Amino acid sequence: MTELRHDWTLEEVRAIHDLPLTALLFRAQGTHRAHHQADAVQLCTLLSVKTGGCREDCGYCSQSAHHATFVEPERMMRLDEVLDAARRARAVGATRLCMGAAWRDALHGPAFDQVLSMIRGVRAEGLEACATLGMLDDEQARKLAEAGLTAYNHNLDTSEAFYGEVITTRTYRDRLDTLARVQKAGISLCCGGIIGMGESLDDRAELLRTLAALDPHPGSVPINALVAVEGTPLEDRPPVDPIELVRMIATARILMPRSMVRLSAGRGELSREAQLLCFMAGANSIFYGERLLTTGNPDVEEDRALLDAAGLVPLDPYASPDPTVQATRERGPRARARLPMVAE
Ligand code: SAM
Ligand code: DTB
Ligand code: SF4
Repeated sequence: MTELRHDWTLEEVRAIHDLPLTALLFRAQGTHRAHHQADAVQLCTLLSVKTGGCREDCGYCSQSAHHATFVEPERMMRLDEVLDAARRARAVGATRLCMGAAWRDALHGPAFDQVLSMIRGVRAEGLEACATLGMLDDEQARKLAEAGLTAYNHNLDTSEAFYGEVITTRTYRDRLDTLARVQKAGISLCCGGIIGMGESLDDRAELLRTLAALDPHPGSVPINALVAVEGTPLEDRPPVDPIELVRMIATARILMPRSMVRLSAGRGELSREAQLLCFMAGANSIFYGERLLTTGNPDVEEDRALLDAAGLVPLDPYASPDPTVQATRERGPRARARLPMVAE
């Protein structure tokens, strides 16, 4: 199953993570510039195509049936609704649509076929397609690849040691097995985690060490700050210190030089300056659009103004350094239209 090739010890990762902040930023920025277009930020839009009622008990999640939160289970979105959302995302400059389903493992039969149609449709609209559907078997991974899926998101979330404090209905090994299936199917892997759940700095370093032990490294690494949702077991966790988020991003950038590092959930709580520090630290991707899956995210106008103020530009589609992303461009449906990069 998943090849874990540890290039770093825990002590080495902690030594990077704990550097004086300016030294850490300097090193991360150097790594970033050696491997990426320094002024470009990837804009990915999230869409929850099947919300709520999930069988898993992930302690952070608003969509788990184990927790009483504001989320009510909804029916699966129709293809035309998804394609409308894709066109709206494209019109404001997003280049990737990430479709989420609150499933423990991807369903079989008509619901899965419906997701395959969504992937084909999103690709035909000229967007990269990402999906996050829970655990997969080999056959499902193969079908997703065939439909033209660019990337699959499946997070390790935290260290193996802390995992059981947050989730009891599946194991770390289950997660690693799906990651291996995604990579074997030739889909770019999007895999990261969450900080602010009560984990130690060693847990954070261990998560990054495990991500960096995946061979190849994930094409993208989302770093989420916990959104503490009322009704979840983690509702009372204090907000993440933005400097801790910067440290996490910088360390991810140094350990996985060619991966896209995504400044993910929790951005709504960050000042413009804190977000710019995250970009300095090597973040080069964001979730873009007013909604994450069930919670809020900064406005599109606010984000465009932030990028403009910083002289940053949207990354072109399929311009990530991950060769698997580029390979998926050749697979699956061709775009129907040229991709406009600015608001229409
Ligand atoms: N059910 C699928 C799964 O678990 O892989 C896909 C959806 S799940 C919501 C995707 C990821 O979103 C989780 O692995 C977690 O890292 C992140 N996430 C979910 N709720 C969050 C929250 N409240 N704060 C921060 N990140 C969160
Ligand atoms: C990821 O790492 N973060 C995204 C995406 N992958 C699927 C989800 C964030 C969810 C935040 C809480 C919510 O909106 O429900
Ligand atoms: Fe379900 Fe995913 Fe939420 Fe866990 S994170 S409860 S698997 S939707």
